[in-house]
Amino acid sequence: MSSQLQLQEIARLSNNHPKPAHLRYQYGTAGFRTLASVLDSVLFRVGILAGLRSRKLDGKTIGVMVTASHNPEEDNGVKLVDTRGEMLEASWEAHASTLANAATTDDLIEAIEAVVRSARIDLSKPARVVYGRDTRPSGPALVAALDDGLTAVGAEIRNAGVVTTPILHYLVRAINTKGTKDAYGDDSEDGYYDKLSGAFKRLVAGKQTPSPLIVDCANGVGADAINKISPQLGESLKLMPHNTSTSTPGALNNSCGADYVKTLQRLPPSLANHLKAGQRGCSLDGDADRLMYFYIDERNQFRMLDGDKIAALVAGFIVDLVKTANLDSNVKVGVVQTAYANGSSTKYLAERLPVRCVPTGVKHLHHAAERFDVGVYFEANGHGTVLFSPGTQEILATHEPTTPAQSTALNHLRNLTQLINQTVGDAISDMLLVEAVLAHRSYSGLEWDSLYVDLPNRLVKVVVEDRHAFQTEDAERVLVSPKGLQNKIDDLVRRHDGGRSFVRPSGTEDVVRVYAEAAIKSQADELAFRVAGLVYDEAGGDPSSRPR
Ligand code: G16
Repeated sequence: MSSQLQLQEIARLSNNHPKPAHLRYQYGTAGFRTLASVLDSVLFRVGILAGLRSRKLDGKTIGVMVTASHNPEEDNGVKLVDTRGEMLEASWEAHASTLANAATTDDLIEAIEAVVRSARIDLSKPARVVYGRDTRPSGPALVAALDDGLTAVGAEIRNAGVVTTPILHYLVRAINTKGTKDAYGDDSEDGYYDKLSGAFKRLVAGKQTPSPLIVDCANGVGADAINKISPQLGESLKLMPHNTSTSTPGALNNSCGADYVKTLQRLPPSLANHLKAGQRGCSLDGDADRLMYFYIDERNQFRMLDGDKIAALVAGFIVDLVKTANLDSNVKVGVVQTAYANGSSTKYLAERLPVRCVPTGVKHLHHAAERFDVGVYFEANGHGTVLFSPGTQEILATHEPTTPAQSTALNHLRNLTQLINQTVGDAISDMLLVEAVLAHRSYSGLEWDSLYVDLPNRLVKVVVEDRHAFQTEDAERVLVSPKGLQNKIDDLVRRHDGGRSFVRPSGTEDVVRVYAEAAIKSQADELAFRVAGLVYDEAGGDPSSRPR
């Protein structure tokens, strides 16, 4: 076995990427994510693991994305993308953590050999890896460490450069399906823009041209993507990009972007003079995999349209098309949400179609959505997509409509399968999807917003000594550790009209998150802060971060 891994080369290069002695790493909600300054050894080892994963899968291409998405600029992260463009298979997350935590080069070699044995990897197979990164200044050095790991493991390397996370996912699927009946698109960035813009233009052909859309690019890689897709969209949709300073130090995700909008429920200050009453805008996050919409109403109030509202808009549209195409007896549409979904959205959706609740993290939503013929999944934070099962795609491809209305609906569904990035949540694809549905429905932001009225809610972060002391079950809705805390939360919830609250450890930041909703805003705020106070008192939080 070892003869086919160049162990000496791995050892030599590993010595250039020592693991910091005092740190433990965990492959979490979105891979490894922490301060960029402590990620060098992790990137080297992820390179090795990516090569092994590719060999395990017969030399199919594995993706590696270097990003910390919505996190602050000083953070970075890395995650692996499996061969169909989906998140890394869960059973390999443990291998990733084991390699990342091997204390010395000798321990690392031992851990690599253990993975090869336990995963029964045939080392005679080739290893192929494509990687990309976001615009973080720490990216190039981390990519150099990744390159060393890939070289050490003997992988064929393709560098996709600075790309959005969803483009990297797209590339992985396009590379692995090239020349097959499942070909996903040309395996290039241009192929991605062509596919999306072509499908969008077909979908909105004959519809009234929408007013220009303001796009907050979070000063991240989404700015490049918006600039590249704009000319292809031409007159079909005019995009007005803002927060496009990808090289200004400290600008990324700073007072802008999808996470800012969702968490603070506020317009990024930089857009204040640009968004006029009635106008729609949207925010991407740092790697353009999340999307939040908003508009200014006639009373000049900011109104947010989050992932739940996107799910309601899109699921309703697809259900109607399926019905019009006369396919409702063989194509069932379902929705997947997390505990963060606003209670009103769950009620609205559950009255119309099946709804499932799963733990936070795209991988959980994605897998649950795969169980439906058409699975619409969105986290409230704007991360989501729609999956059409292989059986459904076959039906759409072969079904013979009997009326012009059926034919039109069927074509719209076919175009939706092309417009939607089915590998992962994709802010740009989702934005075009929303715009297409709004054009078909002739909805403004106000009409879309009126599908249901959000319950007031509040999200709070608490910095604690050890967030891993917080453990949940029932799709994160029940806290089982620390013992007794859930009962105290339940007591508080009972004292707030229409109250609901839950507590969970973040998988991407060193914090515990608290969510609360209630019938009125002041109650939702009070509930969130009182629950956060309980968490703080229980867990000995950092005094400077005591929730107020
Ligand atoms: C990542 C995950 C999302 C998750 C978010 C927040 O998003 O991909 O599924 O909702 O982190 O996770 P947590 O609350 O565990 O920190 P992104 O956009 O940062 O990659």
